[in-house]
Amino acid sequence: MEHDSELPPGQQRVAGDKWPLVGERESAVVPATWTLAIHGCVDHPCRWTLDELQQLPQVRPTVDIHCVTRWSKLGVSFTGVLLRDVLHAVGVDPAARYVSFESHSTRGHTSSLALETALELGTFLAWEVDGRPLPAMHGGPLRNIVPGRYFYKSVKWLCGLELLVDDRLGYWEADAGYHNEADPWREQRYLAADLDKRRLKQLLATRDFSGLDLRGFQAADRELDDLVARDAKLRDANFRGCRLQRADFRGANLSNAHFQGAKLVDAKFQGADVEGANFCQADLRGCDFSEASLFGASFVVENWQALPEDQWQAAQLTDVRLTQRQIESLATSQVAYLQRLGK
Ligand SMILES: Nc1nc2c(c(=O)[nH]1)N[C@H]1C(S)=C(S)[C@@H](COP(=O)(O)O)O[C@H]1N2
Ligand SMILES: [Mo]
Repeated sequence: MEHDSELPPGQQRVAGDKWPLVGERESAVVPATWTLAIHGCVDHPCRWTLDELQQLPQVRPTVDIHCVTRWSKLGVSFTGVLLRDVLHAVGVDPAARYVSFESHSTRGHTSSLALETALELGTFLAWEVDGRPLPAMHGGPLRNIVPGRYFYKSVKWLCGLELLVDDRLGYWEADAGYHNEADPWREQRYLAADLDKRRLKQLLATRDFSGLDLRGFQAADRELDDLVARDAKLRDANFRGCRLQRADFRGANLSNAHFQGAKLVDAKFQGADVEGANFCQADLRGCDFSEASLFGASFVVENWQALPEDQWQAAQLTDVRLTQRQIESLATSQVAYLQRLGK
């Protein structure tokens, strides 16, 4: 597929050679010999060791990684074998329509794709990155890589391939409403939760969202000062232009939330997940981001350095609590802007 830009819409490059760690940080107890089970609709269910897998023709694709929380890491080279070659060796039952990637993880993490899509995209199983063994925290000894899909389709600690007639939603897709197609060029990030109008009205009246699943919540331009949204699930929520002074978002999941132009004076974000959230033109004076996770968040337009100052859409950041480590976790252009402010 041809694209004008290297970066899909709404993505930003990570700084330098950084590779953020997202989701689970380690596998379940590692078996002495790593094996990959291939089962479901296959002619011969089997279990392969890494050695056996490595006997197949090896490929060295260069892949652009795009995380749903808006960071991209371009041009990463992996070593592995094509899913196509693995399945060819095993023999797939023509009834198989989906493939589920299974992880050796304590929560039994999985993700799935239509088999045809997975093959067309050149999905492969990788054990090396940049010529070195894949680090355990990034899925070593084996993970699948799906080029051209958000990175949540690439499962760490891959221990099984299940061929399915009917799809089985993966962990993030079922639990967090991540889009099942996950095409970054079409921004297929999340599905919205459905709320009926009465419930919506009630929530806006009480201003208490604590602990609720309100992903994709549409609240643009509302007056929501003193909102309480502790531990709420607000991924991809739209708070553009809202009044949210003193709002309490402690522990909330606000990844990819839209706060452009919001008045957030003295809002609390302690321990919140604001990865990929957009704070352009927001008033953040006095906000507290202690212990919040900020990968991919933005406070100014990405290409501000190329624009006249009146087009930077910068947030107001006086008296904001952000640590040096949090600032360094942002994308390059964001770090440069905050450093310019003397943060
Ligand atoms: N087993 C497992 N695989 C997983 C996840 C996870 O939580 N567990 N998270 C997914 C998500 S959302 C992303 S963005 C990538 C992150 O991979 P990284 O930590 O190597 O950057 O792994 C994907 N695969
Ligand atoms: Mo992700």
